[in-house]
Amino acid sequence: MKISVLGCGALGQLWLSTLYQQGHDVQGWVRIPQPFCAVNVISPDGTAFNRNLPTNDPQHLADSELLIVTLKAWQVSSALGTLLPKLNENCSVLLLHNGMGTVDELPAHRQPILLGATTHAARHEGNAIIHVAAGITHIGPANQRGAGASYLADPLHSALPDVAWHDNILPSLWNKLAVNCVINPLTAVYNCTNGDLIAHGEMIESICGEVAEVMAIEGYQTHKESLLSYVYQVIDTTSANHSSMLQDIRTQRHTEVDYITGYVLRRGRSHGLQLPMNNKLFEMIKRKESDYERFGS
Ligand code: KPL
Repeated sequence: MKISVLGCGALGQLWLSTLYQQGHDVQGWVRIPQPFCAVNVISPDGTAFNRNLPTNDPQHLADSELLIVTLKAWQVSSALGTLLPKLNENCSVLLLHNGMGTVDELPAHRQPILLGATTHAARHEGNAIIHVAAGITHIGPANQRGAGASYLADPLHSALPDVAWHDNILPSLWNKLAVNCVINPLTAVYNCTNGDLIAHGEMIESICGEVAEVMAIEGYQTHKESLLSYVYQVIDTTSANHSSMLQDIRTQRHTEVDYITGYVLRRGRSHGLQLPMNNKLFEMIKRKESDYERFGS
């Protein structure tokens, strides 16, 4: 299958390497065009994949059956705004990022759109991407045409297992959102690993309580306790991780807080809900961001 991968960071390289090894005709797509993208991935069993893969071939893009978007949430709408008109109208577009709300920002399009949330953990180490822990990628449709793209789950699962298809992907996305609402801002505020968060049980409870309130009013069947147990499970399995938001703050990059905590606050506000703990964390992260975005790095 012809597949393009937008964004060649850790997750992008993971998909490029595994899809290539399955025999798919893959290319990367990067903001600043270059002749190839160096894909260098060490898998959890220590096997190395190191190869230059093609990038930014407009014909390959036009013929792609699938575009996997591995950009940060805040980059998605502007990057896709220029690419969607260049895609075949049957090319499925799979958005894999933290947070929610990017679909609402997309320009008019005809393509099937899929959303996904992944628990694969990968990080940069020098020039290599270390695939720290295998996980599961939940995918499902974001528009009507996306509902017809369930056949993609099989090839994706063969490349980078596990992949689970959901006719309704929203509950999985909200569960991952709750995890990110807890782990990402708290690790950025306390400058600590995911595992260190067990010292902040009260705050974790308040965040989950508020997210559960929004989910319940939006019609999802959930309880604070089930969110808490999922969050603690992720804290445990990713205990040595430095969350993506902590890494963004440390390297003075724009964070995904507008699509994580910010999304929950916007949904909550539309129902008249006050979410004081999430609001406080949102303000704290925005203050950190604006300090370096205002003064430059
Ligand atoms: O998604 C993550 C992130 O860091 O963005 C978690 C699950 C919190 C793992 O670190």
